Amino acid sequence: MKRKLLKFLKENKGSFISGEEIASELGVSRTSIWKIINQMKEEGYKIDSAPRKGYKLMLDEDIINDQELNLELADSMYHNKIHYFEEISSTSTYAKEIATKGCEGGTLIISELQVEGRGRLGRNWESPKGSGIWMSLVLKPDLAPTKASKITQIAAAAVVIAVNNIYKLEAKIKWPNDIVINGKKICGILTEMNAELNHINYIVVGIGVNVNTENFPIDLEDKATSIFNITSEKSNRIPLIVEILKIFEELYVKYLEEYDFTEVLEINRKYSATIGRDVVVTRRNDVLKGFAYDLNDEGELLIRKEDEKIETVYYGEVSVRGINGYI
Ligand code: BTX
Repeated sequence: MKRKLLKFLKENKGSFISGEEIASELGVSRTSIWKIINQMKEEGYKIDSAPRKGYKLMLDEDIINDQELNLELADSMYHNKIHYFEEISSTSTYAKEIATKGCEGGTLIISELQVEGRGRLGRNWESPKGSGIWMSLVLKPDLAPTKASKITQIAAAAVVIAVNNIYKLEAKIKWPNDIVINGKKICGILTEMNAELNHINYIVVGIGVNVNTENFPIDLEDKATSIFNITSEKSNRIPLIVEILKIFEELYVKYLEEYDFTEVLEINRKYSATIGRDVVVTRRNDVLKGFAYDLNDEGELLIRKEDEKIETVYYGEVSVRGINGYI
């Protein structure tokens, strides 16, 4: 009932609707509506109520309401497994802690602010309050540890499709773990794993998306951007979170249950910002220069070197840069 009421209020967001109208629309008494509205207010919804006018869902600032998120994800693997924080060190650090203690696969950790947001190799990830999506997912797939890198590609596919669907943008995937628009990063993905030789204990996939960020620190200005910087409009983060998570689940389940990775590969190829470019790959022990011409069926990057020899670049701690800059 709460879900239906929320949907109705949202359809009329910013205007009053009378208790009577809501009651007849939903087929329940006005007292029940009043009770649910009070409950929703306690949960953090900004609902204005006025005698004779009824109720109005405020055109509020964008907060991630975990109750709303949970309702939106009612039919998904994340339902009733959402941990919401106003502030946290890092959603991925917390996710690893609870994964070790035995939380279920599909558990989602999301925070308005991260004070120690992390990128790869201990790099910092700027996660200012209320302006982005800072979330981590705990997964417990029955997969060989060598397949874990596929999870990054599934997440990248989900983010790129969700952003492009919702905002009609042309986001691309900078292999293997960034989403970029106009050559600047709007999203980073960090996949971490805890495994035995043949068995994954858990994977934590951390996704950071700059949604409403207005300004970045000077050292990031030339390589980071946000959806707001591009569209000039602030947006509610919940629809994007939901879209990313739903697409992720669809692709993830398809891969786990049907071993079908084709759609993920297609998306990673079609939206690649790396394929078709001269790149420099910095690996642990060497630097490789060449032309990135495709991904193989495992999603690994294929590089043609100057001597025409082909090299396959695996995941792991590599950094791929364009010859002339970040992309
Ligand atoms: P990465 O190592 O590929 O990228 C990190 C680099 O990106 C930094 O060194 C910096 O140059 C740049 N950077 C830092 N903050 C931002 C930002 N907000 N936007 C664009 N560029 C930035 C990428 O690692 C993986 C990031 C994952 C972040 C998520 S957020 C939820 C989860 N929790 C957590 O601590 N990390 C993940």
